[in-house]
Amino acid sequence: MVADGVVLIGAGGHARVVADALHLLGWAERAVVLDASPQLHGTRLLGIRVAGGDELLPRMKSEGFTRFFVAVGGIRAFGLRRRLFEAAVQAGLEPGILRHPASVLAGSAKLGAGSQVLAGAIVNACAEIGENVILNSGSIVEHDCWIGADVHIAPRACLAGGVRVGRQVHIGAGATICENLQIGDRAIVGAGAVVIRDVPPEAVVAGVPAKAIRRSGS
Ligand code: JB3
Repeated sequence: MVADGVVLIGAGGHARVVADALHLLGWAERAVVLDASPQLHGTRLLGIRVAGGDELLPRMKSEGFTRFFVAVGGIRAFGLRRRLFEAAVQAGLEPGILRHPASVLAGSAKLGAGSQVLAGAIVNACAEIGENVILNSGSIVEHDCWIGADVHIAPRACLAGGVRVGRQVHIGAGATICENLQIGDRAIVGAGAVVIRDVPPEAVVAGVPAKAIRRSGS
């Protein structure tokens, strides 16, 4: 029986980043990993046991695990991340909040349940971060930004002040969103893009300045 244990869902690249942060926070010795790939069962992810697949979720609470993190982060993983989040809540686990010790969070900023603020990320004054959001390494979310559920802000992306980001959006590595713009639900902003106009829902934009290249479902 583990006291106040943490369940990490996923054992890939993003999970390694989350697992490393769990070590720094002193949570790793009470953590376990679940992954869909049977080849990983019985292995270890940065020393944390991969116990099995999601079929174990319903019994985790009775084994002393209380919190979880959805640790898959791929560009098209939003539906999966939402499904895993809901399955873990259904199993009676609480979404944790992960703040890497080397991240910076303004006192007036708010983090949603299940959000992950990774190394070097900065969340400035009055920003509001939704549920199950990943603010990846070195990303900047400036003052008064609002970010919807399941969004992934990739490494070194920068949201200037007052940007509003809908649900299940991916902002690619190193992209810049100029101040007060709106990014619609399920849009994708390509790596390195500079966004100078609002982005409609489900649009995929890329380039400098960013232009629409297709829709995110296609
Ligand atoms: O670029 C950066 C900084 N990070 C990338 C991240 C955002 O996306 C990283 O480089 C990777 O490209 C990607 O990481 P992610 O999302 O961890 O993907 P991958 O490395 O492919 O690992 C996904 C893991 O999730 C695999 O081990 C799958 O077996 C597992 N998985 C897939 N579906 C699942 C499920 N695990 C569970 N528990 N349940 C599922 O339904």
